[in-house]
Amino acid sequence: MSDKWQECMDHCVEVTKQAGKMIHEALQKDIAVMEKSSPVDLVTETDQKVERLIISSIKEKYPTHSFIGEESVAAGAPSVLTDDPTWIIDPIDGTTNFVHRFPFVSVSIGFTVMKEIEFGIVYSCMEDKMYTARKGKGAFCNGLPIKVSGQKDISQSLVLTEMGFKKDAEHFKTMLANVRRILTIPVHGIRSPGSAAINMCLVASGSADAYYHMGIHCWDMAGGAAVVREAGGVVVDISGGTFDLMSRRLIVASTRAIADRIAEEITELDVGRDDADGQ
Ligand code: LIP
Repeated sequence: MSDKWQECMDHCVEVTKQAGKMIHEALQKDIAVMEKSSPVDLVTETDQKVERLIISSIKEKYPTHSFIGEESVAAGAPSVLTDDPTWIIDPIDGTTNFVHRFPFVSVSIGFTVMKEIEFGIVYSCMEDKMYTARKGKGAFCNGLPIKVSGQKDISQSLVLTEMGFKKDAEHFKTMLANVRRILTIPVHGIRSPGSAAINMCLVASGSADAYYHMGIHCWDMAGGAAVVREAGGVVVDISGGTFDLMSRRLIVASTRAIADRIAEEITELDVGRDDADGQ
């Protein structure tokens, strides 16, 4: 059984390299930008082309597997996690960065079986960093082992989060109030690199100590969650409870102590679920 998933992971690395090549080529040309759910929710032809490339390549090899892909869901495909072997794909995580050529753009793929993440791959295209993690086998960046900082003291921490425009005034206020509460603990600083998957890999490699976010999606979280866990970090719900891949919220941290401290400060927002339509 385990060899079978290793074979899937090897294929995933290969297809992620091809996706990375496609993104590099697209970065050399003009990028036409389209809007999805709002003027700040962007998509490009490259997001769609890369997702088609990844899904067709995997489907050819594993025709019975299931898929949840950001652009397929945007086009109306269901977003429900089942017990089936499932590939959860973000073809470009950090589309706004891609459009602006801000250097944190990634391909993120997580693979689940019985709803558990078996492996995750995150390729940070412009940094040329391939993060890989298989359950129980450790986390790597370009083949070298990585681990979290081990920091336990929130006041010595660098914290990541993302701040997007929110149409709902209450959401906007709460999001900014949360940032203020974390900053005034105080922490060493807050950063917003703009790609959830890369944020998680930054925690996994010890460059940041925590990342929290409400309102992201399973395709933003699946690949990076595997990398953080295998690097020795914790992945929990924004409340500090058990992480739920479809919940659209998480805290990742170098230690449980830091995750708990962030959970303590955060006022929760109702951000819905990725599988809300399928329930
Ligand atoms: C993006 C995230 C980013 C977050 C955005 C969005 P996309 O993913 O990775 O960090 O702030 O809300 O979800 O849309 O570029 O794949």
